[in-house]
Amino acid sequence: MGVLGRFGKYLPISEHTPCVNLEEGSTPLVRLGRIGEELGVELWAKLEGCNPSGSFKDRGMVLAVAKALEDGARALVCASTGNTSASAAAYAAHVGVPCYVLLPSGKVALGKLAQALIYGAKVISVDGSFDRALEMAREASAARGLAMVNSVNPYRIISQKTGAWEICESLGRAPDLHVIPVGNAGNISAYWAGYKDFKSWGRISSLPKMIGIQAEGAAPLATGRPCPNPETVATAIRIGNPVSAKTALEAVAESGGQFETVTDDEILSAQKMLASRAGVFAEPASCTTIAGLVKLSRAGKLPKGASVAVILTGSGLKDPDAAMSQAGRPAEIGSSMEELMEAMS
Ligand code: AN7
Repeated sequence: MGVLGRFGKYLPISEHTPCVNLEEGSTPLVRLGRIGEELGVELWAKLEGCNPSGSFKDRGMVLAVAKALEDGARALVCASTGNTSASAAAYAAHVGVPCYVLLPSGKVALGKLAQALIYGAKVISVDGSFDRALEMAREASAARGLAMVNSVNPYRIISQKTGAWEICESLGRAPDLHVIPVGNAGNISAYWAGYKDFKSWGRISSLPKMIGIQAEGAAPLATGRPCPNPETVATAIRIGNPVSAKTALEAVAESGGQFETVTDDEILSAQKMLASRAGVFAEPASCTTIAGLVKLSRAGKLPKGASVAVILTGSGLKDPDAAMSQAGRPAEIGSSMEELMEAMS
């Protein structure tokens, strides 16, 4: 029934809010038995790539767009490393308003670029970083009176809390550890707020430790140092100056969690591990979670038997280039059975 239908009672909507619905949310929470066993934990993965535009962004976008329409917005604008733009473009198309998206030139995965274009957004490629594109989008929003749908829009974060609510409903409790990629830091802030909601409503008795994972080349929060030139294979989280830094730092501190960094090699091996040992294909940014768990496990820092939820924020299909860089190639044969038998041996 979509996020507004399922959770509307707990969201800031009224009879004046249009009920936008692309059937986002209610994503699968899958037990990863084989990988969990290797790591010595009870491992659950939230498949946010199953959302209509293929990433978690749809959870927050649906409310941001509904509220923008309620407030009379005639167009949307955002900057994006790819997924926000795909989601904004999808919802803009669904409700019939124009959408401007600013992308860092050459740094957006192919699937995401294809989405923004085919959904019909006005796509503008900026010769600069995501952080610069975000500043420009904010100025354009103010100058032109466009609805800004990046996570600086508070409705995005409020509605992204539904991911935490769903996990608590599925498990009947909160996990011990919540492991999540961190880029602009909105999602980790939203999940922490969502868990705290459920606790304050008496629906769960304990809160998880929040473990935020950043790519080594784009790790301003994990290192505590600004990152003017972020670089990583996980282009979704190639962000040097996170908008929600403060609330993300609070989430990790209040929950007794931690930040961790992982290298590009670790991210890509984790992607292959997740696909080949769990049958789950997630984009590189999402796989930082598995890479982070492997790293913590090797350091002996993963409590045995803990229940762990990882948020797989986007589909692997978004970034075919990253996957093909390490996936191997098909065996090429002619059309004879001899060659087939040879190839199968
Ligand atoms: C797959 O699309 O920032 O820490 O512009 O696409 O809430 O930013 C994407 C971020 C994790 C990080 N995983 O979440 C954008 C954008 C995926 C993402 C993140 C993103 P935040």
